[in-house]
Amino acid sequence: MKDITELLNTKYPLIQGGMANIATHELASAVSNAGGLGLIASGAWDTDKIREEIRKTKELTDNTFGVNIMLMSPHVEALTDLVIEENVKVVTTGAGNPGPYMEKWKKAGITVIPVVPSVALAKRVVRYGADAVIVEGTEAGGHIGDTSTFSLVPQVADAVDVPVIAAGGIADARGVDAAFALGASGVQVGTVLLASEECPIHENYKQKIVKARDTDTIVTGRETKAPVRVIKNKMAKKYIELSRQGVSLEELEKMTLGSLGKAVFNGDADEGSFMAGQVAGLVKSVRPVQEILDDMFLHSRTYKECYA
Ligand code: TUI
Repeated sequence: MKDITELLNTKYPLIQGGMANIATHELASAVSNAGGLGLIASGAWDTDKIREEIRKTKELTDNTFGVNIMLMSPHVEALTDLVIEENVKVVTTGAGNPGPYMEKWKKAGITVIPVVPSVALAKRVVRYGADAVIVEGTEAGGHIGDTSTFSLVPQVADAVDVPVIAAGGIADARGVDAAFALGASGVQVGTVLLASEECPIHENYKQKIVKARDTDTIVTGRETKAPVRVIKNKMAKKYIELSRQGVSLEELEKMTLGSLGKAVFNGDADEGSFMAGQVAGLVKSVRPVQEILDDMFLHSRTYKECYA
């Protein structure tokens, strides 16, 4: 197993998911202070907002943190330069192919770790110089690919020679051990961190996670090019109905990001998009980030064996 704590400069081999509108300085600094790699998520925010988040995070932690760049963002070009200007050490990418930006980041000495939903994209980003890949299964929350973590992680681990970080369906030490068994060197988690004290989302969102059962998530927009896993509610049903009626992808995407805001900031049970992974059913309480991370790794046999 490759040691990614050296690559990330962290205590634990864990990356926080880059959750749009959610992964701000509060969560990023809490995760980095607890021994993982905290991330600020760009979502669709502009450079001024992300610069402010980066600076606030620097004030709250001396540990390494990163920025997740959502490649469907209208600000992606400017964000590419911003992370270099702000001396960000690690960049993760999602929702697209980071190929056009990788050379610039690599030249600036940034560690680049794209999220990939397939073997083909994993191979491509490694050719472009990715330092590791986050392999995200369809169990994950938010925008997802089609293949499950259990099937995809070992296939990517066989196909590339960089460390693999597993994502999708991981919320406790059993998930960490399973990820290691499948050939991963670390994990990325999102859903379990939604139910953390430091996560800056509406209390109703946290309660949705804590109360969710195994079958409570649904994927909207499978027929469009942007499938998104959310907790089932009125909004999810409306989205599915509209996409069946052939409403444009652009309209649907705008609606999704707007309704994510309604979930995150207002806790709007009917109109919000409560993005979450299938593992929400395993999350039973809201805990401090430190407790969540310690629990995941101090109970993981593989972590104890490899990092003792
Ligand atoms: O990006 C995510 N999760 C996200 S992004 C997001 S914001 C959003 N909201 C509505 C519609 C679209 C975005 C909410 N959740 N996870 C990482 C991830 N990346 N999952 C899947 C992918 C992915 C998909 C296709 C990465 C690359 C890709 O490449 C296609 C290509 O161009 O080859």
